Amino acid sequence: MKNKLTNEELQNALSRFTLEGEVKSCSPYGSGHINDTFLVEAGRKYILQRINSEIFTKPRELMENVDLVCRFMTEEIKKQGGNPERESLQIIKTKDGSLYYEDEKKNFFRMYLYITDCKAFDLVEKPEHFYESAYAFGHFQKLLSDFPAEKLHETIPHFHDSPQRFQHFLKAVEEDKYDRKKDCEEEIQFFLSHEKDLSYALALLKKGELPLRVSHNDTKLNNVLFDANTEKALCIIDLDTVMPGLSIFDFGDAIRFGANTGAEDEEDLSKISLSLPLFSLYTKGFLEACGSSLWEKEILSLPEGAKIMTLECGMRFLTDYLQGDSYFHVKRPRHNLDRARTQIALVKDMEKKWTEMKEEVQKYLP
Ligand code: ADP
Ligand code: GN1
Ligand code: MG
Repeated sequence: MKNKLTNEELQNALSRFTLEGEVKSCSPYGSGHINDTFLVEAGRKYILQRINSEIFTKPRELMENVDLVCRFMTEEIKKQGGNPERESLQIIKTKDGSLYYEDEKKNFFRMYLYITDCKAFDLVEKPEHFYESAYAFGHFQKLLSDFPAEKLHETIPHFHDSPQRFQHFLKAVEEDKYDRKKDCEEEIQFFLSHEKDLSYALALLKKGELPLRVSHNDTKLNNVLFDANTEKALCIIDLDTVMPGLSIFDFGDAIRFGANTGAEDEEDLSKISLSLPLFSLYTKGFLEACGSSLWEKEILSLPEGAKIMTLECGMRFLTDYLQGDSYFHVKRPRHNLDRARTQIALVKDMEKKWTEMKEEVQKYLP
């Protein structure tokens, strides 16, 4: 786990970027699990992030990707008469023109314009928000079909390679470095009994039955910003994992997070279930935006995308728990175990509602 940043380190980083006015404050912001995010108030507001360089081991390549995607999105938004400063992330460069600043301790910082009058949701408060986010991610998926994929670096190789993640999970169980296996025998058994499900999508990809596309790869609800006044989805953020991937995983990860009736780290498992109405609504929004460019098999495999993303994420949380919580930010001792448990409960509920989920997506076949 990375050290907490000192005030001096933050002040030094801030002084490297071209900001309007004097910095008045810089405070922790948002609920992301990966980077350290700060809201900076100066002549205008900014977002400063320390990139988690243990996870993103090539920050230069990462920022080149983000820069490419932001510039591409900016052009698209301009063509549609929108406002790029609100509808796309805008990178603020350092005083010497770089996309990020690296300090002596190898902390990597980047800066964005803060998108004002917007909000991010950790839970669906109104169904319309979820529909909005579905349309936004579907639209993003469609726009990326014209994106020069060959220019993208793979920021985290094998990011959604669920069978490989299963192998890493097995290793964590076997090593049991923190003597935590005893707390989660049942959860371990659950993932062991679901090994087969994990290979479904990549097997179809290998056979050419699903295409590799440029995708976002981290489509949870709080990676979309909403306009605080209109409550319309405004901007897709967290572009760190944009790289070749599967459309059904973009769909699936959004379902995993947003169609869950409970929070990702809810301790009361009776609150966890798959909301079929929210599943239907997301399917509608996503396919209205990008359905015309998807293959039939992709549409039919959307439920599998949701199940695999939930299994994979649950397994990643449990792996991290077994490995001493070194990947995802945690706020309490068993946080990752609680997260793994919600994902298991959600998969179980998906299994109960499987027929309905499959029937729902079939409605969208041409
Ligand atoms: P992580 O990878 O840790 O999830 P994110 O890039 O998603 O980091 O940022 C974390 C949170 O910070 C987001 O959920 C959002 O609330 C907020 N955020 C990030 N970038 C901006 C921005 N440009 N304007 C406003 N809020 C932002
Ligand atoms: C992380 O960065 P954030 O908080 O949006 C993770 C996702 C997980 C998610 C679970 C780079 O997303 O893959 O699905 O947590 N991002 C990375 O909440 O590992
Ligand atoms: Mg995020």
